[in-house]
Amino acid sequence: MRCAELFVRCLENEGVEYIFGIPGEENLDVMDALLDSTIQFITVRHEQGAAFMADVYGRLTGRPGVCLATLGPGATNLITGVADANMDRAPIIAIAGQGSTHRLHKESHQILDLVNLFKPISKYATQIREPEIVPEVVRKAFKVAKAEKPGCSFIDFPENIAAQEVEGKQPLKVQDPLPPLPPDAKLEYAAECINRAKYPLVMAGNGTLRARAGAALQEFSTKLNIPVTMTFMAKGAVPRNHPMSLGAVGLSAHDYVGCGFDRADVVVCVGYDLVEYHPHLWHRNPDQKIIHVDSLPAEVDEHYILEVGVVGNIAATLRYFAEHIQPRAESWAASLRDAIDQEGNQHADDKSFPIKPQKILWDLRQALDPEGILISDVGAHKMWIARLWQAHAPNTCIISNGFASMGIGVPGALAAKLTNPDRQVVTITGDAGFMMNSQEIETALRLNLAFVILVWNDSKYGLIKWHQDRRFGRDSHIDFNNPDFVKYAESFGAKGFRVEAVDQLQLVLKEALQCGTVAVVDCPVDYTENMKLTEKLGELVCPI
Ligand SMILES: Cc1ncc(C[n+]2csc(CCOP(=O)(O)OP(=O)(O)O)c2C)c(N)n1
Ligand SMILES: [Mg+2]
Repeated sequence: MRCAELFVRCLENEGVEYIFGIPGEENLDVMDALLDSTIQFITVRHEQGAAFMADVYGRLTGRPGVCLATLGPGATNLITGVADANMDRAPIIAIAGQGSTHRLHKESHQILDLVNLFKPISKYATQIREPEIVPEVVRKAFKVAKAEKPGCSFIDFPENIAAQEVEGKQPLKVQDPLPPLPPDAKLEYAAECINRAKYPLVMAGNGTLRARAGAALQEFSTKLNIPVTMTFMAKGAVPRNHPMSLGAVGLSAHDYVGCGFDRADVVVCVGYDLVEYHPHLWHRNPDQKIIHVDSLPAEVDEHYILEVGVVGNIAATLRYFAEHIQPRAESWAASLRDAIDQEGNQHADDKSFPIKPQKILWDLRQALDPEGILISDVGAHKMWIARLWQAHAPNTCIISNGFASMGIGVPGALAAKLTNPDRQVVTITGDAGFMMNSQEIETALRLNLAFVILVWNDSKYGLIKWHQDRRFGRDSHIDFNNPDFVKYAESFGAKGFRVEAVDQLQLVLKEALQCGTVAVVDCPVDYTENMKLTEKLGELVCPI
């Protein structure tokens, strides 16, 4: 068989359902072999879109998303999405075509050293130099990408190797390790610390969702009455309406949950990565003990010195704690929770226009099913989603907070709908981030996928304005003009809606969610709320 066919057989063996990408001259054999495969190739309109689709597929399913490009410019276009996935711990496989091995040693058309280019944004980056090594390369790529902390494996596939014949090779058996149980001594000591604590607080990170340990965390906090806050990337680990949920960590040290961190004498960090919310923002008292519960030892940071690290199976650890720790009569943070709830609800009936961020999120929450999935793009809107969006189940709110790249929203929503055809999917995106990957609307329509793109329209790079206003009190180069988003949507054959009054919003959202195709909702947003929030948090008096 041709080496490219063997490669495709190996991908099938790993359970690959989709490859997102753009064909090129240097992957002709792979593209041809895909015609005889069970794998569905999804032809996209920009390689960055393909990488973001693989990224969100990986985050939602826990299985590597696969993206493919040609050599040179095709591969460089993958880079932002690949870096985003790698830093957000999403398992992905990025595959690039490459020129023939006969011309890699010299200046040659579109040749770049892709393995070295992808190394800093991958866990594993390699080139297929012999047809015989294909089964090992593919197996290793998947094993490494999936293993904690998940990330990218990059495969560079030279065209002459892909075209060669290979005999007697077949895919290798899929074997992935399970996390071991933590040592007894660590479990016992950690349980003792939590038992002795007066104000224990759990901070769950994205590792909790990756380990599918949300249910164990809920059992733990319900039984022991210990409050839980979540990083932006762990939203939904405990449902927002759960009595122990304090919602997501704040935007800064001054946010409401910051009051909880200040009071806590023991913080139990579960599946938490420093990249999600830096410890200097919450660990300000050196006497506060940190218990690290994760599948791998903690990153080194001067603000993250542990009392004990409990490394291994996260769900099993939480179940052990639930059994060996004395339940408390009630949560010590009940008044803080009330204050957070009150803040979240206070804009339910707001009548102003353009619409306040809080009100847009409120109305979307009313319109969207509890199981519906929200994909956030990156900008001021993300900050509002991160603070206020009420996620009721794990993996129903995807926020890029490691690499935090704009442009993930539309391709991310496409991947979310592809993997969850029975659930509603919405992306909230800024007007700038939307225009970075809006071309994938065409891909979505071609696939008959239906989701809502809710564009927060301020004709600005709003988050940057927010930062500039805070630092300097004036703006620098953050303005732009938008196309007519309704006509733009219609030109693709999608639906376009414009919100022209505050009381239209919920109705428009419901109609958009039911229209059965891609819907773009152009919603003017009142970002004067941004600086008001900064001022309010600066003056916050802790409710506990
Ligand atoms: C690819 C990329 N470029 C630049 C940035 C820096 N950045 C973060 S938010 C932002 C502005 C986003 O504007 P918009 O999409 O309109 O959202 P808004 O802040 O207005 O809600 C910029 C430029 C980034 N995170 N990613
Ligand atoms: Mg904007």
